Amino acid sequence: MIIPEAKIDLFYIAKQFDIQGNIYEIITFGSGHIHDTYLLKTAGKNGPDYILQKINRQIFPDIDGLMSNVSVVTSHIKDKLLTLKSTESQNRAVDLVKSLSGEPFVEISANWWRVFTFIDNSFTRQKVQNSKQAYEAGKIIGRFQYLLSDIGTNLFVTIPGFHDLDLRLEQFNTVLTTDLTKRAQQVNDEIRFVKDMADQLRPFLDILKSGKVPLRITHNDTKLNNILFDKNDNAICLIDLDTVMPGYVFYDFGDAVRTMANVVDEDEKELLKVDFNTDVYQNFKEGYLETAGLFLTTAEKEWLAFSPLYMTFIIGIRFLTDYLEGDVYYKTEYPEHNLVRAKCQFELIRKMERVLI
Ligand code: GN1
Ligand code: MG
Repeated sequence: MIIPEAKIDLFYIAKQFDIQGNIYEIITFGSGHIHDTYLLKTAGKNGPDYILQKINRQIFPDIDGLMSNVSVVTSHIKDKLLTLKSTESQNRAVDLVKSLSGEPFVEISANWWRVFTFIDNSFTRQKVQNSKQAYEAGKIIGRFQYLLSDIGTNLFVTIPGFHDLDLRLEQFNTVLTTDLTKRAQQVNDEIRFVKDMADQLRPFLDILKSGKVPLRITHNDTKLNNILFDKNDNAICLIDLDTVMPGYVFYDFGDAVRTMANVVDEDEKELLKVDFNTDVYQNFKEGYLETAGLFLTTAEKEWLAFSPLYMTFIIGIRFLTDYLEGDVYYKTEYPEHNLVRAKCQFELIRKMERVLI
């Protein structure tokens, strides 16, 4: 549905969707690096809240493929939850709210908007605060992979080669060679680190490419703040479903460990503070194996410990590439932000190496 020359304000946009109750407030929400996200509050004691999002169309240019995935995934999860014995928390999941004309998104002045239900009394965390959260996070990620295990592999690939190290290295080398921003001279240490680490991770990449581990449906963006918790630290579900597509379990396990076991944020400037919390890792792994252990193959279990290094490396390279390219992909708050993020990831890898392999 295309609404030309509409008077663009957030209330107007929200009213294009099938929303219950009267909207009284719309506020910026969350800390995602890609879309613009708002919390939409409706009046009345039990008026539901919603999430309104402006989709980043540079990163997700195929809106039909993207939204078809999100629709298929959310309804599959909804149907499956009905058939499963689960606790009250895990019975809840985010759902897509259709537009008044029944579409999964609306286009308004060349921008794409969508709405999700907001789960009452749910919270995201920037840092792990206790061992239960780590354990619960592990459990919910394994459960998510299980819930989607019978969806088929026909999902649209929203970002081709998303976690393909060879592709990420190629993109990095291209940007480095072009060096349009003239930032390459500042990152000599990082360039050397990338070369060394790429060699070290080659055996792991060979396993991925050998067909020895199964391609499954994975979330692919399991950073801690993409998990919803209730007030008792039970994990409810995963959000941010744009990159749910065929992948390896390592992607989800690795990215979750990258964000949870780091004792500081992913953009910590003081590298001395970066450290790997082994307890968080163990608790997360225990939770994950409780739900995913039922379907993981021996090869998957054997190589699991390499995945946090692999994923932290991939994300680090992507931050560094974006820095060299002039900050065109991730939202940044200051000019060096992507470089700071990359350095922090590389430092975390140094800390992980001592414990994981
Ligand atoms: C992005 O959207 P958000 O903030 O959950 C990115 C992830 C990165 C992450 C780094 C589609 O996730 O791949 O790991 O930032 N998502 C996309 O914090 O590129
Ligand atoms: Mg997010």
